[in-house]
Amino acid sequence: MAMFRRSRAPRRACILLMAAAWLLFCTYMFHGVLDVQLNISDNAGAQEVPPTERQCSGLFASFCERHVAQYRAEAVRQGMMHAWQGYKSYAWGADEIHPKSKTAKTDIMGGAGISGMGVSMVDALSTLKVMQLDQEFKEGRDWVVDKLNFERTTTVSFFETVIRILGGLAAAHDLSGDPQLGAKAQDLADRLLPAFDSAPTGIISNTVSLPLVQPDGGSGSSGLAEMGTNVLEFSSISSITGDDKYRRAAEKPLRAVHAANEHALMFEHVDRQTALETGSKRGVGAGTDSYYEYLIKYWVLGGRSDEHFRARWEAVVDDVLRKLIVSPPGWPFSFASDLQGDSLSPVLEHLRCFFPGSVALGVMSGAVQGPKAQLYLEFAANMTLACYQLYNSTASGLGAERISFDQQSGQLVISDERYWQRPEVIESIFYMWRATKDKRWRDMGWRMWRAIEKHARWEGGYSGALDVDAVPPESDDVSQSWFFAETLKYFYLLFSPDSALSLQDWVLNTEAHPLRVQSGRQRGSRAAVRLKRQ
Ligand code: DMJ
Repeated sequence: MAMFRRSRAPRRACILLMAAAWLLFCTYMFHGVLDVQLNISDNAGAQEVPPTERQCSGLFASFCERHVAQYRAEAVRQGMMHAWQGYKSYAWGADEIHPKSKTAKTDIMGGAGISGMGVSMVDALSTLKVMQLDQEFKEGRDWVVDKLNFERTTTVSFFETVIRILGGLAAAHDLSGDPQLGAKAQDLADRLLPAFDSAPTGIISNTVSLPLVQPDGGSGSSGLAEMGTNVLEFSSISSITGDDKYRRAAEKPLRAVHAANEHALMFEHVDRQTALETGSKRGVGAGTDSYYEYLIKYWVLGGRSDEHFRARWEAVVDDVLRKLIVSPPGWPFSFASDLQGDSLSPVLEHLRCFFPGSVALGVMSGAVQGPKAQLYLEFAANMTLACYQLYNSTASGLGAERISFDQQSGQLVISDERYWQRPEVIESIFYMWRATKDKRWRDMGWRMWRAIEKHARWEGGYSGALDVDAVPPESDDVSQSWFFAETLKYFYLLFSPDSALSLQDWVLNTEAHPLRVQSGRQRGSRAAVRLKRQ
């Protein structure tokens, strides 16, 4: 029998060889990815964040990419924890933290902004929940339930109060299901609701008074973005309460504006009595921006059934493509500009950079199909790439507020060198990633995040900067509340799996607060647009 027994030696050698190969493979895969500690030090420039720029290729590329993304998402999550810790230690309950001097500020944006509402706290809640920072969410939630009230007599911006506070509370409710957060949101909505009763069109005034808005006669005009950015939030309050009056009140002025004005691409103001547009500039930037954003998002929020809003949005994008596109000479991208009379401005401002993301969302949601979807997504990719230059062209890697291009030579100039921690560029990069799954969007986002860690991190959190072209740039010592709500959230979602926040089920308001989609679950389409190799 012995002659038939096979020797075990070759089998053992084979197993050993396979184990060694596996070990080698693992070392190769995780080298520079998992072994890097996320101990990022405070103070600008003190220590560079490990790059993890390694290329994933070969058979296991997608496995490797998943791990790189996981690492990056965790880095951002730790950034949020750091910012929250700073707020908790030095500014608990205040509207804003000054992270370099470690001081607190209440009353942001002067007299007609919002104040005394723990703005950064409310803005942070939905980000904490999305990042599954449950203990931190509970701390914030308890403050909101126990301490936040709207009894103080104060003049506030209707727009800022709605997008940050009402949106923040509604999202915190939708994400957690906590009825006390829903009640807090309803309390604020009830105090704001009379604002829709002043003018026959339902157009609100830019500023209103709390604790309870009083009808004001409805004269003068309102900013397009200011009057047109509340239908998501009030509609969510209708879902929370089961009372349709909030949704109806917020829809009315939008329908009045659409009935009164033929142009889809509007001027910056509307008359409160007639709903007719006034002004001189047509564009999708400051003053008009989120009015356009809400056309498509309201369609998605309502289960993609109200054709009125979808059609108006499509007319806007068609007009943008026909009338507003600037292609700077020598650059591989173009962007939507502002039209004043007959002239297109060669300036690209950070605020306008939300637009390509919202177009990508429309395409993903199936608002347009076939060749038109392809055309829209190509435009969105082009403009997002242009917007990325706000970061890519500065010495610090932080994003400028404005750049412009010489119309003859194409030379890029930083025309406003402040960094305000704005979210719009990373927001569009996030939507482009979701729409195309081209990993270069993630790499761009990572470069931006590293610049923030390197140049904008302080013991008390993260700040803006005075000059993005200086190294190191001087801090402005302000942590904007939207940094908590939007900037950190978009970075995190960019590196997270889609399941971290499904765009089938959630719509992010203009302050990036996720509101639950109300009905219908039609599948979207993912048109394939690849970035051009440069
Ligand atoms: C945010 O408050 C919102 O995104 C708003 O729509 C525009 N401005 C800021 C961020 O830049």
